[in-house]
Amino acid sequence: MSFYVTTPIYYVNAEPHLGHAYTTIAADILARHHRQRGEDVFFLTGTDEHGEPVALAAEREGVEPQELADRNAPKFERMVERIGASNDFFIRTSDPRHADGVAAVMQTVYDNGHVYEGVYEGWYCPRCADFKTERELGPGNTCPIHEIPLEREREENWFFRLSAFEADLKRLYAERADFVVPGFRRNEALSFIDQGLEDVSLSRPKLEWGMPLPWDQSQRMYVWFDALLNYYTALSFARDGEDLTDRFWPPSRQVLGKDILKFHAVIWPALLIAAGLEPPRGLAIHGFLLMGEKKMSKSLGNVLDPNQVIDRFGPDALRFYCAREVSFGQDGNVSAAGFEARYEAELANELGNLASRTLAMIDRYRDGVVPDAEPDPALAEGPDALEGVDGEVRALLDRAELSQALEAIWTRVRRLNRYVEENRPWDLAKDESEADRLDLVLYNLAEGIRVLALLLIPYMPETSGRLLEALAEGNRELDAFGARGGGQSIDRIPALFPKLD
Ligand code: ME8
Repeated sequence: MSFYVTTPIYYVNAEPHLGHAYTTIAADILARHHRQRGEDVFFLTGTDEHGEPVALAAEREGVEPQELADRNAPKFERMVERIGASNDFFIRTSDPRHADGVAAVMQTVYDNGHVYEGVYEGWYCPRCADFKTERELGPGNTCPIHEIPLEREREENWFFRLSAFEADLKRLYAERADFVVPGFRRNEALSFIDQGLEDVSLSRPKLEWGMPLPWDQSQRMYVWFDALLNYYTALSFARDGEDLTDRFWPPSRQVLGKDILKFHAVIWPALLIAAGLEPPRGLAIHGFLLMGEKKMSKSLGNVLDPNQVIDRFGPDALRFYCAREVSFGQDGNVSAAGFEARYEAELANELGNLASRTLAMIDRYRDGVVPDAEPDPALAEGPDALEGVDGEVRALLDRAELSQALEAIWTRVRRLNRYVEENRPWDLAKDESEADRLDLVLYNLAEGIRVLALLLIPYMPETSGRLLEALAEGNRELDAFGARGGGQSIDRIPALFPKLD
């Protein structure tokens, strides 16, 4: 089975920031999870290098757009690498191979009769590279996202007959209840479609930084058509001498922020249908990270800068925080103080402590060998039962419920810490008649940590890897609680998450 996951391609008009890291981390969590399920995974990310947002930024800096793109794209590549993303390719839309692919698809759309020449009159935001309908305008004819006054434009250009795809889109949404998750975003997209679709401009006569239309060289393609098609073209050239399209098309899950919902949930599937291509299987829409909080933290100041966090705490702590702090799908505040609070309470005290005391007790009481015992029935009951946690996490991640899946794992981290307190192994160790009981408890702790570490690989690959090595576990696929017996020699390891002070 194949699993193809994508992020938006980010504009190179500015530097990468935590918001870009956030989406990329989310997509990486899905990619890694599906690899653990033994699926054939392809994970794509990259940069959007054409269009007005980039042309305007280049003009402001007094450089050519390509120069700006060449300067900034590597910063995105570095960001992707620093957060530990396991992407299989990084596409740049100024790649001529991408242009060839776009031209071919757009020519098909033209040949299929879904394009016509017309006059556009209305509002345009150059920062969004988006034509706004009256309904979408902010107060005083402003862009609701960038809060800048908009110009009314009138120009001759080519149109994509979006209105002709209303019925197809409605059918798509009706047939696939989970085409867009979470559900409230699906409703938003659907109500946009229900209000009636207007045709959209496909080209701009004044723009110079963009691809010419294959059938009319005097017009440049509107950047969104060029950009959306990256998801399709990349598969044809990501591997030298190999075309991966048949193997991976269509995308299984496309991860993106709510700001670009309309493009992905309405225009994108319509464009694909117009070109005779299969639309994506599902979109996962997340909210915005709000970075307004001013409270000072101990070591990070008051801005949550991903580079600073990674320098000091490594990528895993940042990945964990992103998935944990803001419920995936919703907007939420992030801050340096919030990061440190979770780091201390959850990573150092809950997970770190569980691991270090379990390994220490096995070392001290059983010469470093995990006793061979059975799953404890006490851990098989209740909402935080260790049994079945793998299935629960799978089901949640099938719906792209990243924070909920992490919460499901975390309730078990807490359950195991409670299990230690309930059983007081240090007291059992003093009483020879409790030897079997101590074996049982230590086995269950080691086995519980093993299963949780496997489930945590997508969120914290490096930390989980260290933990699994310490437990002498070579397998990296998901596994059920109780599937492995004892007998293995463990290693004690330095604190997974050193305390802050
Ligand atoms: O829109 N919180 O690029 P872009 C969460 N090139 N996510 C955020 C965020 C925040 N505060 N800020 C940005 C474009 N993002 C187009 C996309 S795709 C064919 C073309 C993330 O650089 C989020 O994923 O403006 C959002 O959708 C994306 O960055 C926008 O990136």
